[in-house]
Amino acid sequence: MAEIFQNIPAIRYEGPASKAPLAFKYYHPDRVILGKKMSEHLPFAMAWWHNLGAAGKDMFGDATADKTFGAKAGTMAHAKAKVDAGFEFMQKLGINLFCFHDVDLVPEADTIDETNARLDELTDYILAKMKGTDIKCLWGTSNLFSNARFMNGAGSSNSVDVFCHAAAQIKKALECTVKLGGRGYVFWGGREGYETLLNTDMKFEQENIAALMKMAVSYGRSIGFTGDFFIEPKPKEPMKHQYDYDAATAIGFLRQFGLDKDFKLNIEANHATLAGHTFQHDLRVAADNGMLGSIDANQGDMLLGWDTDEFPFNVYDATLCLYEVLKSGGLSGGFNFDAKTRRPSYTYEDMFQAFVLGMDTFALGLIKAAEMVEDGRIDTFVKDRYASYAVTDIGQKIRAGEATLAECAAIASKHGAPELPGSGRQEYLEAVMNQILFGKA
Ligand code: XUL
Ligand code: CO
Repeated sequence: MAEIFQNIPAIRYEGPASKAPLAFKYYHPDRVILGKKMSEHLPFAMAWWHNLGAAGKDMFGDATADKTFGAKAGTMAHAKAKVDAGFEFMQKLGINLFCFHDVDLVPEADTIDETNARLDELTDYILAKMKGTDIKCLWGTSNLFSNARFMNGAGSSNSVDVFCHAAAQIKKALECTVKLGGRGYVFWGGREGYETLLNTDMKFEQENIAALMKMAVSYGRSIGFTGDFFIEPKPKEPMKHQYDYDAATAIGFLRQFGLDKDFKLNIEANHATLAGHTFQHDLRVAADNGMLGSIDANQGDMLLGWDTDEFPFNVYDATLCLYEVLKSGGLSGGFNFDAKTRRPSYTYEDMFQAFVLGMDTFALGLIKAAEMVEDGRIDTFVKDRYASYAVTDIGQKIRAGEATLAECAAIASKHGAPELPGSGRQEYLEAVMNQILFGKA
């Protein structure tokens, strides 16, 4: 097999003093942090669509990058060249997971039967490539948002034929995921939302989305899929309002329809910020509900109101992300770089540089989050902040769900006006975090 990324060597750990652009400064896969190897804490994945597909096209301009990898665009030869490029890319970076949509793998044909035949051929090709490597699929999904037929959504479409077509794509994408040993299956509700309530029966649409998900669970389990299903919340874009607005909304939906045993959440940084939350907020909501499953690792631009899918370089956010992940006991999924290089970064070298940045950012985040946990000042402060519940009888009864309003009222009369509840000491805690991040400056 001819080498595709000819001038790019395998990327190695050289340490923080290195100035080589294509070397890891912090990601050291075998380094043990809190009893586990970095590579186990950080199961990184490559997103097929961005890395092997996105070539810089935007609403105002054409592609800037060449991602044909020597083949004619839109052919099965191109689909296979993408596999070759993807495997060489992952192996040079030491990444052993990937995520895909059905139509990232093969060009969509005129009929679903022909598309499925192409998927069979291509997944055979991937399986053969996997042999002798440790590369596996993190999760699969189906693209139910690009084709014009999905203009009104998939499960939420007003057209029953579109619903059935979506079901057919999910069925096949599940089969491909199982075939490739995927750990998870994602539902990002691309166009599951609305533009105006004047033409929308929201209750009807949400019930249909749930019905489609139930069908997916039942079919997936019947073909031996034992992994997690994920909802990836996002508030808007492309639709004005999307039903899976944020983690809290998606959890409410899953519980309402009895899907919470089979589903967890795939939290994407840029989606959380579009919802007006921090990345950490949506991670915490998911973790507190036992539903933090996987992460789409990217970052947005606070000055822009859309999903920019940038490679993460913000170490504060990455640290707070890993802090949540460590405290929740780790992910059943992984860290998928749902991220693309900026349009003017169009070279092969930029593709690698982007992953070096993202992997080093999360490695730094892991190192610093572990230091925060070991340091203990923040955790101790939070615990002490609620101590009045632990040290009083009424506090313990409230926590046990055994107190009554009358009992609380009697305490209020007896104690008189409460003292102020103690300083939140936000500035102190932020200084602790800075000291942990930059203490050795
Ligand atoms: C879109 C997005 C998707 C999902 C998979 O914003 O994040 O790429 O991750 O469909
Ligand atoms: Co995503």
